[in-house]
Amino acid sequence: MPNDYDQNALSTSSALPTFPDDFYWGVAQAAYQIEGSPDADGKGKSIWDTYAHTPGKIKNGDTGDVAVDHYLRYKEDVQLLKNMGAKAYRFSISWPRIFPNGDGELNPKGLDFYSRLVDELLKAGIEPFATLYHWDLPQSLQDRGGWQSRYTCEAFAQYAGCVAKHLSDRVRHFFTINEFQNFVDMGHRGIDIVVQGKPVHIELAPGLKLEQGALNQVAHHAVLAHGMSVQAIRAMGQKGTKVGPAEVMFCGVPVIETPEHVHAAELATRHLNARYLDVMLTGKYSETYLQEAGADAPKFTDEDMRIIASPIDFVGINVYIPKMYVMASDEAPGYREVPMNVSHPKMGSPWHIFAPEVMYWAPRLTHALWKPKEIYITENGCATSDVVSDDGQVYDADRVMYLRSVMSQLQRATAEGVPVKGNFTWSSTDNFEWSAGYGTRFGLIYVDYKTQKRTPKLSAAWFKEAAKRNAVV
Ligand code: GBH
Repeated sequence: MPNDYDQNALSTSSALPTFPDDFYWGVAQAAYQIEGSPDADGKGKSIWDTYAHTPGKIKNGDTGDVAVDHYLRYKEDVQLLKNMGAKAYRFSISWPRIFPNGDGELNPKGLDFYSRLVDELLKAGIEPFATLYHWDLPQSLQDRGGWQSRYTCEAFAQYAGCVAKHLSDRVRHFFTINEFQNFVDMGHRGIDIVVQGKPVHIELAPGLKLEQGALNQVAHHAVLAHGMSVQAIRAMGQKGTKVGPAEVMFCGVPVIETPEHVHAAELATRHLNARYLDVMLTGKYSETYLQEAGADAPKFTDEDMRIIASPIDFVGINVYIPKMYVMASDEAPGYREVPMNVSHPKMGSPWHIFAPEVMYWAPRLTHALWKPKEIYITENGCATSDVVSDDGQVYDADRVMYLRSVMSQLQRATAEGVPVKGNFTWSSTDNFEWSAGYGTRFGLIYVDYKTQKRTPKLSAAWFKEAAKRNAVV
């Protein structure tokens, strides 16, 4: 029988472009979104406990009080990670479990939870990656000025050093702060965007409405806290402990891949990250940023700048959407934003336009602009309208489409030599999606919030196969 193609070649993984051998296929989570048990074992209140309990802030009045009960079910959850073939797990540590007031007395029981979690992960052959700040600031520090106060930076460094001292015998990688740009702007002002022609307003705790000058100072304190914590981790952690930020990189994607548009995308991307990645990696605020900010520029010293630029081992970037598509322009600043069509496709969240090519451009531009030694994609993923079918399965074929698309783009980056060491899909289980509450599901594993029953979705099976073959399947 004549055959157009070789069946065998198609069915073997050798036909697929692979990721580097030591590439980490990981999944990510964050404390407040999954743990529940808000008062267990001496935990203090965080700004998210307060905010979620403020009427009108969260869709359907949801709170993280129970979430997916991970604090009590962590062993089952680690087993699920193992079953889905995850090689790495990025979790966050709740600061008010360790220091209930943010500073002062250490709470050993809080620390013990993460120590047990890490042991469980290692037993399952999963590499732990810990994030120190995923937005749950101790309420006591908020009451003393929160991120508007420089003292919060010092308290953060103390806490980070303490965690490194106790966990770095087993945790080799720490992320300092998650999504500087989002927690600063969404938490201290709120942001407004337009997606498919509809306005979307996004806010996070503590829900402040600061003026630009105060907001820029909060941004400065965030990067300063990062730098101080890097130094504390180096001082208190075991030799060889690796540390870096986990920023939501604001990426300008070239609308067409030509040298001029790529150059325009570089200019745009540097500028869009002036307050965060650019200052952390260059040790200075760009002239453009300082000029634009004028009297609202942050107050800082030379010593601050040296601390902010403390050498790091890797850069983590969360990659969901491009900030904009850009094209070259003859006029200053050398690029311009390409307007978005109302028809541009999107995923489940109101803000989530579908633009998989950002998964190629974000690491490529990070590499081109700042040359960090290593890059991790610390988050990517999507919300879909998952339901349990009559046969008990969750068929999230659209999430599988999304993962295939973005991971193909990432594979291209690694094939071209961009030093991306791993990827963390957001997220392992469904969870508390901040102000969107529980109705927005990002998990590869479905959670029935009434029974806490976990059901791996089709995408978990996809993840397992892709991780096993180290390729997009
Ligand atoms: C990242 O947030 C976070 O690091 C992670 O915790 C989060 O779960 C994930 O990405 C997915 O959002 O849906 O418009 O009603 C990105 C910032 C925070 C923006 C939650 C959207 C919900 C408001 N996102 N926010 S909305």
